[in-house]
Amino acid sequence: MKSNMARGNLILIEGLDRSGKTTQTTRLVETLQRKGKEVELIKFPDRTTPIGRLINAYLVDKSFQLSDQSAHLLFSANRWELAEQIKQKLENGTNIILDRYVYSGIAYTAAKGLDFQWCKNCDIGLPKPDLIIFLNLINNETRSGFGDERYEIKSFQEKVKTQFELFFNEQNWHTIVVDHQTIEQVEDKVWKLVFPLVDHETTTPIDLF
Ligand code: DGP
Ligand code: NA
Ligand code: NA
Repeated sequence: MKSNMARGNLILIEGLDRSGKTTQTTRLVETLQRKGKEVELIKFPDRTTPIGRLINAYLVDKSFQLSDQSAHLLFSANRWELAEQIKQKLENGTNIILDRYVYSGIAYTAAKGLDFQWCKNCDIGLPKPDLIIFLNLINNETRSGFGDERYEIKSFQEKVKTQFELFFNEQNWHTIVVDHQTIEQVEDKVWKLVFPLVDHETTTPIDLF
């Protein structure tokens, strides 16, 4: 791709379990489609790939044994499976909305006590989002019930949150507090962050972690 050609934007929505990521990413994709933008939603983990099926087994079956390191590397490998496809789509002008990505990867494993830098290493070189929106659930009690997957335990979510907070000063990072907000109020805040990006042609090269 010539560097002066417009490309798609890589937009990531992150957050804890039950923070509303799935609703917001879905609505954002619908809004962009209505505006006539090329857009695709990619959700991580992508449980449909061969590695994704292993991740799914690990998440739903707590008796499925994997070391914390190997689980971490599987989640990263799952992102690498799609990395080339993501780059190509961006270069072809498609906007990509991500539901979770590298920051979940680091936060969920670092929350188990593994070294933060070690957690980052395997994602070095992946396409870096142009915009990161963190849906911040200040009080876990305000959201309805967790499911019963491996990480859906309040005390663990608190630890994950502490790790996510280490990213709050990252470039292109924005936080939206979702407690006591309607879906539409959050959607509006998401759109105010996304609009300036999609309203102008993005011609900068795709950044990498
Ligand atoms: P979700 O399908 O978005 O509910 O994600 C499934 C669970 O996996 C959720 O508890 C968050 C966790 N998760 C997502 N990405 C990663 C990752 O890269 N590493 C680890 N360890 N956990 C992750
Ligand atoms: Na979940
Ligand atoms: Na743009």
